[in-house]
Amino acid sequence: MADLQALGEAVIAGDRDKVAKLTQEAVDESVGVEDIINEGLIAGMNVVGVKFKNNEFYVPEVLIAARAMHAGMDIIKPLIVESGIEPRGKVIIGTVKGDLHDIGKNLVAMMLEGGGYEVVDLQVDVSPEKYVESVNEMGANVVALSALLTTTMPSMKDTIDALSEAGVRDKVKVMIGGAPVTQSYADEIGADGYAPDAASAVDLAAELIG
Ligand code: B1M
Repeated sequence: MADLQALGEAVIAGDRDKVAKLTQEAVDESVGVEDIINEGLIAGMNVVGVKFKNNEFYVPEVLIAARAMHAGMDIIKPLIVESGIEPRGKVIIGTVKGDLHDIGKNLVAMMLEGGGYEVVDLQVDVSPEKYVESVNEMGANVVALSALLTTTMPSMKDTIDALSEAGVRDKVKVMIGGAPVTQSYADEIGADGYAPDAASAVDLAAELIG
């Protein structure tokens, strides 16, 4: 009998092999894909998010849990396509132009995926033009910008300006984050929201998408 609670616990424990095994068992027993995701994988990742927020978990534990969750998602992904489950929204994420730091951005991307969002990761050193092009090509509910350097923070404003100039600013919400970024900076440059950490970024995406 598939044990989705144990699956969630395996995600929290970061036990990749157990996550893969329990996910496969659930699939073999014809448990619904949505249940496997919501009651197993995402339920576990939600606990990880809370623990991260409360400083009970630190970056390595979150990365290990996210990797374990991916082991389950890899098994589920083909079935999601078949079953046509709608993601909660699409997020285009990247680290802004001139900035190569990606550890925090990757965490945010993984947590968003764990939260049920479709995530398009443009990686690092992403120019304002590339964000605009991606929004035009793929559409998105949220554009998520990460910056770790005070010298690259202005690229967040440049990106928002580029979205406005391209006439797509009102089609997407823009959220920003990264160690030097603050709520007041978000207000100053006209971003829709700021999140201090990866778990809060998932809450913010839900809030922005509504
Ligand atoms: Co760099 N670096 N670095 N670095 N580096 C910092 C950021 C720095 C603070 C170190 C220091 O001097 N004390 C400093 C910036 C100073 C400043 O501007 N104020 C700095 C510098 C100066 C540089 C270089 C210029 C160094 C040089 O070459 N002279 C250079 C720049 C390269 C470039 O980007 N063009 C550089 C290079 C590098 C490495 C390549 C060696 C490496 C990056 C490797 C990689 O990312 N793949 C690196 C690292 C590792 C760091 C530190 C040590 C760690 C950053 C990190 O990954 N933290 C960092 C010092 C520090 O922070 N202690 C430093 C862990 C990560 C989980 O946290 O990224 O903050 P963080 O993400 C958090 C939140 O901020 C938030 O959620 C995450 C999880 O909670 N968050 C978001 C992040 N993005 C978000 C987006 C959101 C929402 C939340 O919504 C969209």
